[in-house]
Amino acid sequence: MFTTVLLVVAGLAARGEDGYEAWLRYRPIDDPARLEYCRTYCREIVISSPSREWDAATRELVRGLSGLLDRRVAVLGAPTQSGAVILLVKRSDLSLLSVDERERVRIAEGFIILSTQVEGKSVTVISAETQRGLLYGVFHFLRLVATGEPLEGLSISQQPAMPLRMINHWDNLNGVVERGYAGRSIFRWDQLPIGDSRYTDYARMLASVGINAIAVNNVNAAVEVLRSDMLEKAAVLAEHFREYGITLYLSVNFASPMRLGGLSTADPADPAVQGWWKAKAAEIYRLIPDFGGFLVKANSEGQPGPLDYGRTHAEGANMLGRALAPHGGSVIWRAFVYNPRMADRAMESYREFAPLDGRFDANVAVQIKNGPIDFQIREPVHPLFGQLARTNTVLELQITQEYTGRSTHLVYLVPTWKEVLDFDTYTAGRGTTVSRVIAGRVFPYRICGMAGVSNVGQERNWTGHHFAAANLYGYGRLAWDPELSAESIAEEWARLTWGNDPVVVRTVVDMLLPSAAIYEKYTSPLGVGVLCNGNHYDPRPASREYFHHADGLGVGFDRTRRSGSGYTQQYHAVNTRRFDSRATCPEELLLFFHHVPYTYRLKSGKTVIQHIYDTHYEGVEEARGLLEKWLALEGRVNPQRHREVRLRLEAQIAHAEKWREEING
Ligand code: GCV
Repeated sequence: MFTTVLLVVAGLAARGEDGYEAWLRYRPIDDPARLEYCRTYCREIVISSPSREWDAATRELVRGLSGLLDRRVAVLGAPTQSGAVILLVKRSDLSLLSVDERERVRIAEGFIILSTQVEGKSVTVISAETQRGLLYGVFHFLRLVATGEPLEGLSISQQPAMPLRMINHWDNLNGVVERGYAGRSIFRWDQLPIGDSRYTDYARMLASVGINAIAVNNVNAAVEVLRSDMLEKAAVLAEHFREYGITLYLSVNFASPMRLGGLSTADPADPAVQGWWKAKAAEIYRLIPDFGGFLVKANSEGQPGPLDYGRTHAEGANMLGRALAPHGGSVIWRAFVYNPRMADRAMESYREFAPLDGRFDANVAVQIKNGPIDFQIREPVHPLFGQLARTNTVLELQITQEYTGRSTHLVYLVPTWKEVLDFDTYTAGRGTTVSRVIAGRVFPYRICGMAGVSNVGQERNWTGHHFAAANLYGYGRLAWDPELSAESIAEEWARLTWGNDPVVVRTVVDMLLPSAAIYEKYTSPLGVGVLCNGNHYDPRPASREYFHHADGLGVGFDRTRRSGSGYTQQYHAVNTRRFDSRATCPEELLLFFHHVPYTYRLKSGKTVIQHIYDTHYEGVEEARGLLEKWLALEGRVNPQRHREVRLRLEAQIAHAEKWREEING
């Protein structure tokens, strides 16, 4: 009996460290001095105007502080002592603050955190005007407590850099996740409308990094999602996410009026089709009053769309937009289109969308993948960024590791995303970076921001590889503030996920930061592009001639103006010139833009062929280095998670060797 009890207790403890809590662990602070310090600044929680709208933020603050401080923190209506944490959420409460401070709270999703005096007591005020702002303020404060930051003299004022910070799920209604590597879909359409605490926990994770929108089903959309019974289920998901300030979107199939509605066409110019969508939108808003809108993949990879009827993308998107507009909804229309018969598929998206600039309605945004091919470990920035001055623009990133080693390889994608965000398009002069464009700071966009394809599934730790959670975390943090460095995000995540032991933090950061470059080395250096087979994981360069143009004498895709496909001309002239010349083309993209002899000398003095050969060896060695670093942490992090990461790193090395043998062999 005694043994059973012990086992149960041990089991619970182990379960607590299986990764389910991700970066919201809220484990007691183990340094006694720090614990005492934090307790002094968080003696009680005060919420002067309780309401359901603030419940989630209050609950999270109680949960977070009670866990971190290892004691229950009471919630009161007024401060009784110094050291209270006060949540201010109503305009009237703001009279406590100075005019200047009030001004700063006006930004809808922003928050302020101030060390100040209220009724003669030294307190910390977390203040916001909206439910979202308050949640973000609370999560930020908890992050300060958990990562060892000072809690005195606080004067923090933050607002998100971009309005849309979205997650896209490529989850099918039957539970299978397209390009998902963490188990089946977390959305249990077979169980819905019965809710699930996992939805709430997911919403907490997302809100904690500032995500405010989610599309819950695959862009290769099943028409059934718009069936009335499914909409009732979607309404339950919307409820779970709403509590955490996350707006629900659905991916829709353009042919729904035919396949679901029984019409004979889905032509956007047909009044019956327009009427069908209007009625469907009205039905959705009756169930989900704050519904975000539709995410659409059309005329891409076999999906139906307006081009089937001789209409443009703009005509198709606007027709849907007009059905949603009376309810305040929007359409996010993907620009991922290509024609496999084209000599250079990188050119298609720009070719179809650039001429449509200015033709999309105000409640339509075009969502563009970071590069012109398809989420490769290295490709240039998509040329449409900065060229759509009159079209709302959203950047699509892939958090799930479709081409970057699934959830077997440790690949921290944040540095690669930073490169995208920092890319200068020059379209409105120097400094027209992608991040400024999608933040709406260059052109007056109404809808703009980022969408990330989720890497979450039913696996207990959400993302399969424990380290893959750093990508989900980092994605949200970057959408909130693209100026954050990859290193600071890595460190935050490391502290929140693995604790504040300096050795652990340093090691985890040292593993994360070079990991994408390591993967690039043993897979596709120099921007050579797609070398994998159809599963997008294993090496199969022989089948990918279309992408790398390797022959007996040389390798690389000539996309230059003079001798190649002319793709370089889709960029602003400054970038065209830079990419067109072998001398100025960034070396890491050389083979994306140029076909060169194997004997071509790189800046290092090495030939291209020698470089490719060597990097495959280096990459494998560096992957081994990741494992060595991790092994040194044995005993410093909890055993279950340590073992699970070790097993993945071992599998990564074996797979890296496979890549090396295949490419170098
Ligand atoms: C959702 C790539 C992926 C597909 C994905 C598609 C897209 O082609 O391999 O799985 O489909 O991109 O982004 O629409």
